[in-house]
Parts: sequence; structure tokens; C-alpha cells
Amino acid sequence: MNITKTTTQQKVCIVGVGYIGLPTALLASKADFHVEAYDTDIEKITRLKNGLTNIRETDLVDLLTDEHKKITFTTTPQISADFYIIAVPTPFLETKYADVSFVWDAIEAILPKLTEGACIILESTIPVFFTETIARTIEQKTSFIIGKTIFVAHCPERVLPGNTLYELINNNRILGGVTPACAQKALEFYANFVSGKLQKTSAKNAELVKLIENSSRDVQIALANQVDQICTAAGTDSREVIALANEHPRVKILEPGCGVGGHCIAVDPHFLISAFPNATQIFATARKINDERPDLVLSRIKETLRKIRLMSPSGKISIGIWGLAFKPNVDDTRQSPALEIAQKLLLSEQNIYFHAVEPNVHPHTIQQLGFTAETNLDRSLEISDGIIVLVKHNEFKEITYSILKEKVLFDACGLLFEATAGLQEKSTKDSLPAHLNAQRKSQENF
Ligand code: SAJ
Repeated sequence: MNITKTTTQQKVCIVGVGYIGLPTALLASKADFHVEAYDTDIEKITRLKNGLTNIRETDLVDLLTDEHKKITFTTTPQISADFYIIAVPTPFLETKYADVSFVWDAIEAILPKLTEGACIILESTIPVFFTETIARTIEQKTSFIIGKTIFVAHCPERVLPGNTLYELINNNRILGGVTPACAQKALEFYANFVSGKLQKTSAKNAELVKLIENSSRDVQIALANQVDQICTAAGTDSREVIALANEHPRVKILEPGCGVGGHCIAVDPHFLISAFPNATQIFATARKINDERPDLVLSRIKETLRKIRLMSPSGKISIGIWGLAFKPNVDDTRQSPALEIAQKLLLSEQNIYFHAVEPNVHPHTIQQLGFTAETNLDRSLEISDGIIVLVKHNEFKEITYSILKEKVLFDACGLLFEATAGLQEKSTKDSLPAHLNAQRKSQENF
């Protein structure tokens, strides 16, 4: 691949300084771009100017500390940049259509600053054909010609929250140009800090790739959740069935859980479902299965609580809820199925004293969400008649199996299975003769 490294200091304007915009701004700054980071959220911009963010990823916080003084954080775009990176949210509306108004606002904000040769890169997830619409609108409102005097591309992000910087640098990246020259221009930006493959394609393909990636994951998670329903109905443990099925070299079933949270996977399939209703039945079904999952888990928890009540008919019951975030090891509780389940429990179960343990969220925030916060796991175990584990955070894995099994436990995410599988694995290894153990180890590494 032909990678042209930027030699003179070029300017980049990041529009939307959130979970994607901020790390992109930091990496661009580290790669010696002059960076302006623009967001309409005054409070966020003030915090960033002081080197502060609420994103709890250590490497990202460290990079912010190093770079924030070099970056211009602003609530009004001021520079004429070589590259504009649009990383604003595109939420999904009740009407079942994508809300692209933030992207339009971003385009309006940068339009007066555009100069010849600039490249506008849309990183936000968008509906199919939208990049082309943006490009034609820019042409209509200015005298620029797409692919000749101005460049527009869709380069969707692929990072996994919790590991953002690493993935921004190392993941392969799709560069979808409205014309081939637009894709090439986008490559000239990312080549400065991405070490993964940079793959040029059309804007339409890039839009489809992003939406299909997330829809595929949604379908895979729905499959795991259905396997769990089948196994529960058959009276067996889905984790064991899935682990055994996954021993097949071409089977990889994901993990059943509380449902699909976050801002991407639960949303993006709808962009395709609304545009291609006759070709997305499987996506629509997966969405339904995953949307209904929190209520299904809730009804199972209520069953467990009924059993606990029977064991102590007169007394008040104390229950620890472990995990409120939308997935393991992140601090984000927005669109979290675990939080939805926990809040529904709190509202519907009388005479139960609930407390929440969420190591990634400040106790004050946990209280604002309606829960008594407990920061000490041992104490939570000590005061609880039962534990409901909703999210498999690393901290919870440190509790030993022997302690966990003494509690009435509702395990929605397979914490206990992992602990016992670990024990079985250990005892099998211990009982193997040394030469077989070595052989097994080399196979694992392979
Ligand atoms: N989940 C399960 N079972 C699993 C895996 C996940 O129930 O086996 C649940 C999680 O608990 C969570 C939800 O699904 O509630 C989504 O989590 P995730 O880790 O699958 O994905 P996100 O939303 O954090 O990030 C996804 C990623 N997309 C894909 O893996 C295809 C990421 O690469 C994208 O950049 C991101 O969406 C995005 O911004 O689009």
C-alpha cells in the first residue's frame, strides 16, 4: 500500500469530541497535526481544556494529559482545516429512522470555513447513501467540486469501548470515498496514526460494511440468547452447551446475557431494517429477541427472589446487584440492560433491601440512579441473602468460587460458570502427566 506521511503541519478539525472524537483528536495531535476540537457542549470543552475527561481508559487519560495543551478545544469552529472529522452521535428515533440532525448541524458549522483541498470525513454511523447526500449538498451550497476541489469520505469507526486507543491504532479501517480521490485523501489522514490496514472503497460500501458488522453481531448475540432459552426449557446449563458446541472448529456462539446495550449494536440494524424492510427479516427478529431479553432475565430473577423469600418468610431480605454498566469493564450505564433490569426490580419488589456494586461508576452516580452503592465486594457478600450478577466485570471474577457458591446466586452473565470451568480446567491440567500437560499448553498457545 502506498502511504503518504504528512510532512508539513496540517490542520484537522474534529467535530464532536466524545468517545471517538476525543481519542482521534489526541492521536492526530500526537501525529503532529494542528488540532482544533469542536463541540457544542460547553462544560465538556471546559473540562477538556483542563485535561479532564469522564472516559475511564487509562492510556487515553494519559494521552490527554500529554496532548491537551497542544489542542484548541472550542465551542465554535475557527480554523480552515485540511481535514474535518465528523464524530457526532446519530441516535435512532422512535419513528424508526436515524436522527442525522447532528451531522447536518456539523456540516452547517464547518461550511463557512471550507477551503479548496479540504477533506470531510464522516465517522458517525449513518444510513446508506447519506455520504453522497452530504457531498451533493456541499456542492450545491459552495462552488467546490467533489473529488477535485473538495473531498468527502465515510470512514466508520470500529473501536470497542474500553479499549479505544489500541483499537483506533490497530484495527483495519474502511475508507469509503464518494470518489476514489476522496478515499485516497482520507487515507492520507489515517496513515499518520493507524497501523492496521487502510482499505479504500466507495462511500456506499463503507456505510453498508459498518451497518452489516453491527447487525451481524446483534444476530450472533440473539442466537446465543435463543440457545439459552432452548437450554433453560430443556433444563440444562446453556453455558456448558455453548462451550461444548464451540469446541467445533467452525462454531463460535457468543454469550447469552441481559440483552444488548450501548449506542451501536441495538441501533444500527434499524438503519438497514428501515431502508431495506424486505431483506432484513433476520435483523428485525434478532432486534426483537435482544430487546425482549431484559424482561426475560427479570422474570427469571423474580423466580429466584420468590425462592429466597420462602427461605426467610418473615425477615427483610437483602440483595446485592453486581454490575449496572452496559457491558463488562466499562463505566457507561446509558442504554444498559443491566440497569434496566435493576431499576425494574427496585420498583417492583417490596420488602427487599437492594444495594448495587458497580466498580466502574462513582458511588454518587449509583445513588443518582436510585441505588444504595456498596464499594466493597466482601461487605456486599456479607450483608446479602442473595447476589444477582448482571455484568461480568473483572473485579467480580476475583471472588473465589467457594464463597460465591455459598450464596443464593442469580448469575445472568456466566460468572459462576467461568469460575467452575476454570476450576475444572485446573484440575484436569493438574492430573495430566507432565509431558501431556506440556503438549496441551503448546496447543493452547497455537
Ligand atoms: N453482548 C452479549 N453477549 C456477547 C457480546 C456482547 O450479550 O457475547 C452484549 C454486551 O453486554 C453489550 C452489547 O452486547 O450490552 C454490545 O456490546 P459489544 O461488546 O458487542 O459491542 P459495543 O456496542 O461495545 O461495540 C460495537 C462493536 N461492534 C462489533 O463488534 C461488530 C465495535 O467494534 C463498534 O465500533 C461499536 O459497536 C460501534 O461504535 O459501532
